[in-house]
Amino acid sequence: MRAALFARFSFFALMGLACIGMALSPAVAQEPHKAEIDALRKAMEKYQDYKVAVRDLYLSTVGCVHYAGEKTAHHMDYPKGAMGIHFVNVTIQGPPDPMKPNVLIYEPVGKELKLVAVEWLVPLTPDLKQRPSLFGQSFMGPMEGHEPLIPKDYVHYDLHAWLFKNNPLGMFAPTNPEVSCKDSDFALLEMPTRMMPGP
Ligand SMILES: [Cu+2]
Repeated sequence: MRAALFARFSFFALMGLACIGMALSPAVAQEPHKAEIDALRKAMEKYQDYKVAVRDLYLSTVGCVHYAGEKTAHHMDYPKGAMGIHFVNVTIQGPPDPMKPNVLIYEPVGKELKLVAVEWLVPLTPDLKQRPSLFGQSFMGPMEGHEPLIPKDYVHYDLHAWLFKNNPLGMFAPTNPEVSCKDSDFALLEMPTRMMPGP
């Protein structure tokens, strides 16, 4: 008797879930990686306090990087805007982990640092057989290192995700026109780096 009741209950519960699934599917189709991105944002929230990031070995590279938006042949096409200050964790190695970006990006706002984005930086090594991708997004590159903070010979792919500040150019655009380095004493206007051949 109990088993029969349970079976009936389970059947209706499953039907209910199926209906919810059907109701949700259009939104899921629009943003296929929304749940993953929300989970990542939640996991990264603790780094809104930059001291927590430093304790976890995300170390500041100090310069607040921004771009004028000029285009040069064979160089990366970075729309006018800033990235901000990169905090890099060199202890995170291996293929890019969607839940463990190796870079956090902060915008100086007044005397505060606001977490705005995360980034995956993947060096081009001989064992890398194809362009990395996460969340259905192909990484940019390969490209030379970003002088003056990263040496030219550090050829890499990268992908940004603006988890904590809206980017009118899109969640995965390399620069954000709404991020500024005006409050930083260490603003660095960078030239877009040169593209390199890759697999
Ligand atoms: Cu790069």
